[in-house]
Amino acid sequence: MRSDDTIFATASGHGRAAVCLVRISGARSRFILETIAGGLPVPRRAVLRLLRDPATAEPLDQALVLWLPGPQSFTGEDQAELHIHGGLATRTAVLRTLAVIEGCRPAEAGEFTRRAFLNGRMDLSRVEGLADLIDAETEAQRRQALMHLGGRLGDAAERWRDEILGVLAMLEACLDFSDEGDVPPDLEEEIIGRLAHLRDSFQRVLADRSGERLREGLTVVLAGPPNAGKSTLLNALAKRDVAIVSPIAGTTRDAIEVHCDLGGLPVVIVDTAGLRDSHDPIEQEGVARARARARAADVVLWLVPPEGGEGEPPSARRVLRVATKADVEEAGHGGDLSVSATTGIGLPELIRALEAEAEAVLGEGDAVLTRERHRRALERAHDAAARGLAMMVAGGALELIAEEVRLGARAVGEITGRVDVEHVLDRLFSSFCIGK
Ligand SMILES: Nc1nc2c(ncn2[C@@H]2O[C@H](COP(=O)(O)OP(=O)(O)OP(=O)(O)O)[C@@H](O)[C@H]2O)c(=O)[nH]1
Ligand SMILES: [Mg+2]
Repeated sequence: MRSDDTIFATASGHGRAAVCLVRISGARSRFILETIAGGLPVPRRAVLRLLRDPATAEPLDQALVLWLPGPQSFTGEDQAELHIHGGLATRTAVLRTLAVIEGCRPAEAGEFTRRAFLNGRMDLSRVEGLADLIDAETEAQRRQALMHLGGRLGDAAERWRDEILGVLAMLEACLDFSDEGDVPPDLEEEIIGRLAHLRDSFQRVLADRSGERLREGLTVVLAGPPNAGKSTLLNALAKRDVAIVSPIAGTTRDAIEVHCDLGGLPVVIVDTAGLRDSHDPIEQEGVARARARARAADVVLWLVPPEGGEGEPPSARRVLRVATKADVEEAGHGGDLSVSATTGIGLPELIRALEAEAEAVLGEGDAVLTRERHRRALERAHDAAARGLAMMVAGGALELIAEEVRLGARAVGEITGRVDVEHVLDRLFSSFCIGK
């Protein structure tokens, strides 16, 4: 694939639609507008044009056309947009016409964004924000992704990098101007203060895990003895028939996951096998999986039916006891909440309780870090700052301290994609596949 090819792709989704957006990027964009759209429009102004196949002069469609000359475009290259009608035949005809133009080819997944990154139009953290925005399923995810697209992390990383390079400049000045490697006391104090400030800032940001959690969702595991009504509750919360319900104890074996939107927050609800001792090897495996899911959960709903049941909730971060089948006469022994999945009694209260849990764990969508990649890089920056600081306080060799500070700058640079990110790029860009 040549990077100087002109690329094109539909940017809107699959299937029949009123309008389909065809984006074009690269040096041939101008030529395409001149030949297919009957001339170059005024930059960044939408105009209605009749598109024609240049080979046959056959009309293809009536379209809204935009000319977006670089470098002020999304990719930084010359770009064109054709807002054509979204019928399959129209789309096929326009794309086929573009494909035969010399130097033009369909874009690879994520290629527009890759060019935007390579041309310095977006840093890596913003690209990740864009990917998350396209994937956002709930309000809070949308808010978080939009902030990252706007540079919440990227701008912070640039600031940290500037601060680190400031410290490095001071260290290098000391190295240049002092014969014995002595540091003037006031400068020494300044460097110590700045390194401590950086280390503490990194520590504060690292302490907040809500951003990563918000991308994945809060995990709520339904656990309890067989026949407690776990699968019935899952179906009620999901508002559809996901799991098999039956009066036979030991119905559920595999863990079943459903993604829900609770008050704008993403929640993954997991139905599991009823916990009991069993001789059936398949049920034993189900029980082992249920325990493992409960251990890893943010919240376990421990469901207890009116007839009670053996055992205690598995150890988990947070357990809410829920008395089930509140509609039957014997119901109602203890528990934080009491519900009937079949009549809906207590369900609004249960949903409110889960929303509160989700809010507490997932935060407001204003976290700085949203990916494991960010966390690993910032941990390295933190450790380098902490080591540099300790060496500085202990009067260590300036060359070695400067080396630590350089490591810190490098780690922070990875967040925005200034350094060492080829391996991240391929995976990330392949996650964009709009209009393919
Ligand atoms: N009256 C009443 N019956 C319920 C309620 N919830 C579940 N049941 C019944 O209880 C029985 C067991 O329900 P399930 O949802 O399959 O129970 P489970 O906990 O998933 O059971 P296992 O998968 O075997 O562990 C079924 O006959 C349900 O119809 C409820 O709120 N009220
Ligand atoms: Mg079940």
